[in-house]
Amino acid sequence: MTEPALPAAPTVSSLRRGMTVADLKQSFIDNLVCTLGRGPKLATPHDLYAALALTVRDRVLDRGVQTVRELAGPSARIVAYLSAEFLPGPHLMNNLVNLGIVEPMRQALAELELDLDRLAEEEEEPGLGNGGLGRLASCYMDSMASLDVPALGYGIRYEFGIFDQAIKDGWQAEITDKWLRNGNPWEIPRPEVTCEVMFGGHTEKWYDDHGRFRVRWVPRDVVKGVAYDTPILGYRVCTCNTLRLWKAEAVESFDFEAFNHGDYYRAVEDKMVSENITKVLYPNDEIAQGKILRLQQQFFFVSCSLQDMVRLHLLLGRPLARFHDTWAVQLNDTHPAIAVAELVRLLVDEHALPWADAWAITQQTLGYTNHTLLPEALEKWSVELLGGLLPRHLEIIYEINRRFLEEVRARFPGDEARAGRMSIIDEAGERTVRMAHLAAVGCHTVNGVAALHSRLLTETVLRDFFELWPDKFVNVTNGVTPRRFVAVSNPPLARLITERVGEGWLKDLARLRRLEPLADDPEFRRQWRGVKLSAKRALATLIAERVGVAVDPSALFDVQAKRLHEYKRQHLNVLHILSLYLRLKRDPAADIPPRVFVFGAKAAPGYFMAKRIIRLITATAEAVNGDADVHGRLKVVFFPDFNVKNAQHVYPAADLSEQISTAGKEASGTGNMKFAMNGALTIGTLDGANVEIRDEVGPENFFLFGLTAGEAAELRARGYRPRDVYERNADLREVLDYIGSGALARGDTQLFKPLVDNLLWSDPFLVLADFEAYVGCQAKVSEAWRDAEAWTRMSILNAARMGRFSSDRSIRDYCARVWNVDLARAPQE
Ligand code: F58
Repeated sequence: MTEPALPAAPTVSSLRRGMTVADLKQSFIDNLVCTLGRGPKLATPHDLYAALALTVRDRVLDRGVQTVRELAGPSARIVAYLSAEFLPGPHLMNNLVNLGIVEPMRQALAELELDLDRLAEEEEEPGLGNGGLGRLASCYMDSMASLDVPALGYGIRYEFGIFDQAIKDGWQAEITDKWLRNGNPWEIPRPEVTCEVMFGGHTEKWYDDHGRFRVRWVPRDVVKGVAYDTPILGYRVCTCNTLRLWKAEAVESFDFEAFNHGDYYRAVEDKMVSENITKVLYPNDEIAQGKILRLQQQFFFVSCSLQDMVRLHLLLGRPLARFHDTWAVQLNDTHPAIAVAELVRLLVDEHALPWADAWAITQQTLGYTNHTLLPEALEKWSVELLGGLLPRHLEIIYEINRRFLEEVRARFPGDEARAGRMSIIDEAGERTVRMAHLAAVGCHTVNGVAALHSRLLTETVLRDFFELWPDKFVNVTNGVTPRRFVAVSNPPLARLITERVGEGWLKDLARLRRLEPLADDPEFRRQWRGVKLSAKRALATLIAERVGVAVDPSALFDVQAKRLHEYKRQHLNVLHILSLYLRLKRDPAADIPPRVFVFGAKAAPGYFMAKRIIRLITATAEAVNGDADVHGRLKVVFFPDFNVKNAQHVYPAADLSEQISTAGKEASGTGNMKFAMNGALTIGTLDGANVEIRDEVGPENFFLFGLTAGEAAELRARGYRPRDVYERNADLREVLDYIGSGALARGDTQLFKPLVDNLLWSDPFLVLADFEAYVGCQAKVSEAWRDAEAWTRMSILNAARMGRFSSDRSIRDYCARVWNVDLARAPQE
């Protein structure tokens, strides 16, 4: 026997693997010259960044190939995380941290007279998501790799991600996100990994050779999905999973007829229509978009991903009847919920499995995570639209529903109202498919994302389902990765922590508890304050550069950074700022500790009220920042374009984290965790994961205010009259009258009228109801801030008690409660 030419487990050259300064330096030069074809003289900063990225990527891919090899080994269950959105953030620094070569790389570059941080700034982040849901998917990818859980992330390679935000004349302006403009060194295109996805047309019945009844889908269009893979390396492990994103292309063969008939333009037009599917991300946060293109996007990536899994499964030589043994598929909200029908279709129509088997496999494969209770965010597709685009899936959904309602009626005989409420098809008005019901029926497990949210889910939106299948419902509280949100975002803090608790806390965040006794050590508190101050100085510099406002780093940095939505109540924050401002105008000697209010928030482009709230913030900033009576004691900053890259500068610099949503509306929140990990104290309501954060850090270290979810519901049931609150509270009256007067709008009384009217006459998110409690709580914040030692103590204790909110804990919970994945291989410290 001769040696095979290509070994099964090849060893790559040390120039691509090596971690010494010399290896890194040589590898960087090789990549610059041989991969990019650039000499040092002509190299642009972007060329240098690209060479650096490729140098890091070499080390990452070496591990990626190893991980794929291991998948073929004795069967471990593989997690497939299906998400229409991912927000990975810049890859470079994260990979350097995970590889453990930040310093050697810094030195290698320094020897070439290059600066690591400056080159890292060149990286454009993939903004393939709107906010919390997309970022959560990326935190989970990071944690799965770090825990050695084999996983694939499946999603859409949008050509244009979430828009870049600029502020023009105080208004949000949206700029197209051309993130691929300079290429993307982190992705490997796989032109050979393709799937065909069908749309439209009709179905036909037929009988196969065994005389079995079958259905064939004859599509009107076929689109090709092409895989683009991004390696996702875990922290200090060899596991490197894959984020596989699908790009839509035209199938070559499809337009041949038009082409041959000389209809060149029609052929090209069809190509463009196909490619449209993955052109652009819908920039809506918490609102379901009933557009056909959106459904095309959802089905496109779901079909590609499931076909890919089937193909890999067969490649591994495993029988389709055991599909669920290999794959744990998690649906990130209902955006991929069409997977329920598509998996059944693939198994029954394409692979000739009996319905009962296909259904059992589907139910054992899929899990569903719900991220919202807001009615406007619950997806419903018109039956007509869905049936036109996916005729076979509509038939399958009807059949699933028929069998399901049989079960409901057997359990609750005579309760037709219940059957109507639970039906996957909503028959009231235009008939629609309720995607949350489809997911709840087709999945083995349904989970909410924080304890309160999971409870409310079983009491409201999915109550009937909970009564039918109580065991299906579990909670998995969200978490965030401390690698990106502490180690990458805040290196000085990470160093200070490591000095005191030793290495290992980034893998086992519970070890942060070891910081607790240090809260009583004045020297440690001094160091802690020093780290915070340096982050605030850095943010102040960015604010000066980008917003042109000078802020004092020694002031209290009060930050609200998240998508703009009425339920998140950025306007409540503004009302408080204006109440302080008007107090200073009345009494310029008032003793108010200096504060810098920082906002970061993108508004959905079509969300009228959200855009007005941005305008209100910028108008407030104009009034406050320039007013001599204020003496610089208050500053208001709208920091534009809040994305992962900017967030990394914002979280470390916050003293106070605003988590002030109407109780019962924020499913979990994850920014709340990122701020607290960086030593911010929280002012917040009993909503989402705030409840659990407060339990962990202790009520004495958390500024709580406002109605509870139960009280909010009672108030609404009693008949809430915001106007009465206005009449009763002089402070509130003054603020609202001030906004209404046009004082913030050069006398224009119309600009903020819709906002003020909405608050006075409707106020669906109980802003006025919570105003007094909020202002009172903020006064306590100001008092607490005066005692720097006590504040620092609380800050340390907050960070020290955040262990539970590592996404590693969330992933362990998913493995145990949802995926039935054994973590034996993972470090259990
Ligand atoms: C968010 N949802 C929740 N949706 O609002 C937040 O409380 C939670 O912490 C987070 O999920 C993670 O569980 C969210 O971000 C979206 O952005 C959707 C995008 C697609 C359209 C509908 C909203």
